[in-house]
Amino acid sequence: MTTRHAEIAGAGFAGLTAATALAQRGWSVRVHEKAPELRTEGAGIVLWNNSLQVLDAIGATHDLMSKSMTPPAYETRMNNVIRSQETLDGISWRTLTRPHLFATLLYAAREAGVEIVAGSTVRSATADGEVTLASGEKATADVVIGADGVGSAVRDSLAIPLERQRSRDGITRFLVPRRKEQLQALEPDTEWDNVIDFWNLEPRVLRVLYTPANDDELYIALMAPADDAAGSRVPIDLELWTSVFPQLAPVLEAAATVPGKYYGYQTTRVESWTRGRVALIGDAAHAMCPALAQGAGCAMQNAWTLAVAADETSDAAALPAALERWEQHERPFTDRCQDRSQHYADTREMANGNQFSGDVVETALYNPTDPRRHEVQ
Ligand code: FAD
Ligand code: 3HM
Repeated sequence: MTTRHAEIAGAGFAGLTAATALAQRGWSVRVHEKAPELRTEGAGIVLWNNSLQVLDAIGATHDLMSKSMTPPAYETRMNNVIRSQETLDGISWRTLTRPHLFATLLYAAREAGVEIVAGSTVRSATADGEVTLASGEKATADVVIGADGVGSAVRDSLAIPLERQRSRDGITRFLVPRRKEQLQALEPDTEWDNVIDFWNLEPRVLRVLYTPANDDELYIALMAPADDAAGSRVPIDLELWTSVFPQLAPVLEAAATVPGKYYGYQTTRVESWTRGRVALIGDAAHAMCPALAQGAGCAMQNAWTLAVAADETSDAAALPAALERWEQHERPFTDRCQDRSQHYADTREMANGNQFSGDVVETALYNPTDPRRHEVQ
């Protein structure tokens, strides 16, 4: 069989995962990244079984584990009173920095022989598998993957209809030094290796999500409504945040030295993930609110299942139908995750604690690499 070829827009978590999985199956793969340098924005990230299984399947687990952790519990506090300490028994999850996840995926992609072109923007794609680059170059592929994020040019060039729902809250994110001893000095009884979700709803909605990422680095996310000018300001209003969360002063001080960016929560739902030979994955297809920490998880899950579905279809003419079947099988999991994440963003119910059980952890427990996953029990 002749070597099959994929052109991918976007070297984010979605694009690099799909590229690696296809290249490992003998495909020639070229990834276009519009940024002049290969790197990731943002601070820390939480990954669950669904993406950890994918990372294992592409052989990236060793690197990932080398600098990530599983905190002893996910603790939720209201006005600094502990509401729950969920040990998440039976769920695999890891916390880490985004640069570490990105480096892990980049290494796996290069090992698999993926060609990655930085400073290359994809302008448009057609349903029959042609991409046009900003340089004017055109290329054809058996499969074109739009992994070009929430503002996807691939998606919009195909005029795939979408709906965007914005929420009232948003968040700023930072990587700062752990400063565990200083925190312990302020609050000796606290387990500072836990994820701690510090909520304050009254008199003002301000939340700090404290997530240790490894022995040295801490990921903190500061949530406030978009219409709270001081709460959503970047660089952060140190006086405001330390007045509400005095026990976090050592790490808030570090966050205040970083310019930062405020991300308003939003959900994007598209009419279809495929058009002929083109498939959308990641934020291009299903950007979601971060409440369940699953945007990248779903991106990697769908990148993997897409690569498997495309590879299993040896008849080139049958590829568009195979992509449609892939969407039919996989999309319901992501749709439900988007809905649940939107619900939490709208209701702020995570503040009640004990939120990681029942249906809510469906995506976290999902194993996209299990060939029997769709069999009825
Ligand atoms: P992106 O990361 O947006 O990557 C797209 C890439 O394509 C970029 O590199 C971009 O430069 C490039 N590109 C764009 N246009 C073009 C073009 N035309 N041509 C070529 N290249 C192009 N998810 C989790 O799983 N766990 C979490 O803990 C988590 N926390 C989050 C917290 C916050 C506050 C937010 C906002 C999101 C969070 N997410 C989390 C979601 C996660 O960050 C995203 O879902 C994920 O990064 C999407 O990856 P992607 O590869 O689809 O898109
Ligand atoms: C990991 C994580 N979890 C939840 C949120 C949120 O609700 O904004 C953000 C995160 O990075």
